Amino acid sequence: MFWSLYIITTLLNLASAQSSCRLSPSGNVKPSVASGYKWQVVATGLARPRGLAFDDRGRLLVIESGSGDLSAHTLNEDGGGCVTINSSKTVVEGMSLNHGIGFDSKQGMLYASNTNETYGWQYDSAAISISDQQTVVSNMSGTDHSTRTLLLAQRAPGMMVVSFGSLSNLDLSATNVDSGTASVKAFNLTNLTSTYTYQTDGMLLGWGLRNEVGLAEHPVTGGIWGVENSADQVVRYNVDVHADNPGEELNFLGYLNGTNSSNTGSNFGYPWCLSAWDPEALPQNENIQVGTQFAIDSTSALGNQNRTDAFCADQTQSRLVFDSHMAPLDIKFNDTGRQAWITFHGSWNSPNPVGYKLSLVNFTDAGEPVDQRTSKTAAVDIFGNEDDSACPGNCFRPVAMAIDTHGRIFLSSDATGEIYLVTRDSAATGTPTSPDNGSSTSTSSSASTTSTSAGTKNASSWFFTVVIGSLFAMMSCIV
Ligand SMILES: *[C@@H]1O[C@H](CO)[C@@H](O)[C@H](O)[C@H]1NC(C)=O
Ligand SMILES: *[C@@H]1O[C@H](CO)[C@@H](O)[C@H](O)[C@H]1NC(C)=O
Ligand SMILES: *[C@@H]1O[C@H](CO)[C@@H](O)[C@H](O)[C@H]1NC(C)=O
Ligand SMILES: *[C@@H]1O[C@H](CO)[C@@H](O)[C@H](O)[C@H]1NC(C)=O
Ligand SMILES: *[C@@H]1O[C@H](CO)[C@@H](O)[C@H](O)[C@H]1NC(C)=O
Ligand SMILES: *[C@@H]1O[C@H](CO)[C@@H](O)[C@H](O)[C@H]1NC(C)=O
Ligand SMILES: *[C@@H]1O[C@H](CO)[C@@H](O)[C@H](O)[C@H]1NC(C)=O
Ligand SMILES: *[C@@H]1O[C@H](CO)[C@@H](O)[C@H](O)[C@H]1NC(C)=O
Ligand SMILES: *[C@@H]1O[C@H](CO)[C@@H](O)[C@H](O)[C@H]1NC(C)=O
Ligand SMILES: *[C@@H]1O[C@H](CO)[C@@H](O)[C@H](O)[C@H]1NC(C)=O
Ligand SMILES: *[C@@H]1O[C@H](CO)[C@@H](O)[C@H](O)[C@H]1NC(C)=O
Ligand SMILES: *[C@@H]1O[C@H](CO)[C@@H](O)[C@H](O)[C@H]1NC(C)=O
Ligand SMILES: [Ca+2]
Repeated sequence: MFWSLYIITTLLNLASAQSSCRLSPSGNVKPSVASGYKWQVVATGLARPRGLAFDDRGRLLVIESGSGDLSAHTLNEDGGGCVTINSSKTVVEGMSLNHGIGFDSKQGMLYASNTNETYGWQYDSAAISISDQQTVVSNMSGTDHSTRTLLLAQRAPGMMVVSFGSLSNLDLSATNVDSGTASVKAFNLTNLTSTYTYQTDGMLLGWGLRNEVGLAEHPVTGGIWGVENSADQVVRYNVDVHADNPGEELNFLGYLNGTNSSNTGSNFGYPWCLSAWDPEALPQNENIQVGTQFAIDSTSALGNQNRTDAFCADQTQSRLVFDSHMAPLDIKFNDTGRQAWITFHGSWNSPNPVGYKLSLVNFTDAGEPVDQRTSKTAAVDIFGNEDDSACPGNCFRPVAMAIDTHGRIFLSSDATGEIYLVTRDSAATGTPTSPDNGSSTSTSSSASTTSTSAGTKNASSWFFTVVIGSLFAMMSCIV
């Protein structure tokens, strides 16, 4: 009995795999990580940190949405791999910045956004200061979905992609492409002379995109991908289907370099059409699979109109779907383009807390997700909270990432004011180390590598998969 308790305690430590660095998570936050990875806290006490980027000297640039400022943090790394902030400086003040950020090292230009506009500055990385502010894109004010994510393309230099979300849960203005809402556009910054107006300028990548908060460019193909926060409180044929529908989406928006894609500039369904996550829970589901776009009931918000499933089948489909209400906020590819990291901020419109984690989606060499549209297991959880039932109160809530040249992921959590660092455990040899070793360890089991599936909705499932999965792996090593 004592022996098995001892093992369970040990395994909980393994599941948490925290490096023995100085900072601990805030409050009662208890992170959990998949085998083969480890984590540490790099910073605490920031004002709701959101967008992250590196400057050309490896400083971490952070949008602190709580203050509306942009701060630069010089990092220090000790011999044991513990990364800490040595010094911090506020770079942009008083601009109500809330999410979007990008740094162009070739031009020495820093970009960031608030709800209404995106801005650019010349950035002096020696002085850590800015000058020559210009407004790049304007006229995006709106309520509800306030982030205006910006992406600086590497494969099409000079292009900035900007996401302008819908103005409410179901927003009728999104049915008019000229409104600019619920769309993603690209703007050419080369020799910019005047401010772009979102509605009338730029290249339309897609519309009918409810709130495409995460944007990424595939490093090999140059394809632009977005992750979408889909609708809440959805009703179909008078049945409330919000518990497990619709799915959050991964959408392909085409290319910026002139290669044609039928997706580019097309309508992706919202607000008339949303993607199925759990077809069984939908009435009249004969032709609906996971990922199929289906029509929702009319509401006063939609001017008492609706569309049919046949209409929805003609709108551009998403490429993958994820568990409803997980709220994906960022997507970033690794250097090879064969892995996409996705942050899920976590649900509010779900009966059980879901999300609150960092997941991984495999891509092929051709730059496509490995899984089909109908997959419910495309996203594998890497870093989350030990007990989702404690969320959102005692959980970190991942927002944005910055990936360094070693493939290490810096991750912001607005709710807890923290920056985490998630790294591959290069020391993972498949051999469990001694239980009292404070450094991160990993078990050999492939079972624990898959930790939890994207479909997991229950904190106890997380516990069973990670901890008990590790227990079996551990037992088989010990016995
Ligand atoms: C930390 O910053 C101080 C100046 O603020 C500098 O003198 C020192 O060298 C830095 N330490 C490291 C390890 O980077
Ligand atoms: C948003 O930007 C436009 C164009 O620059 C400006 O006219 C408008 O006053 C701004 N709205 C808000 C709410 O700041
Ligand atoms: C951006 O504008 C510059 C200057 O007009 C032009 O040379 C370049 O081809 C444009 N880039 C794209 C991707 O359209
Ligand atoms: C941008 O402006 C610079 C300086 O005027 C000029 O040398 C360059 O040719 C311009 N580039 C394009 C693509 O127009
Ligand atoms: C700016 O946005 C408003 C809606 O907020 C819209 O009515 C107006 O037409 C837009 N301006 C331009 C120049 O498109
Ligand atoms: C765009 O980039 C892709 C990937 O590098 C390349 O295969 C394609 O030929 C390019 N298209 C154009 C029109 O240059
Ligand atoms: C893309 O399509 C447009 C319109 O059909 C055509 O003019 C253009 O040549 C095509 N570009 C490429 C690179 O195929
Ligand atoms: C769409 O509206 C029609 C006519 O009002 C109604 O019969 C149908 O049930 C609605 N369909 C959906 C999916 O809400
Ligand atoms: C992703 O690929 C790796 C091998 O490269 C594999 O171990 C892992 O199970 C794959 N994950 C998914 C979700 O297919
Ligand atoms: C990127 O993903 C591929 C495929 O899983 C992997 O082989 C490679 O090591 C990853 N790169 C980094 C820097 O982690
Ligand atoms: C823990 O294990 C690591 C890797 O095997 C080793 O370098 C370190 O010295 C060990 N620490 C303790 C306290 O045993
Ligand atoms: C979640 O786990 C609890 C036990 O901790 C159980 O009562 C509940 O039914 C489970 N919910 C689901 C959806 O599996
Ligand atoms: Ca869609």
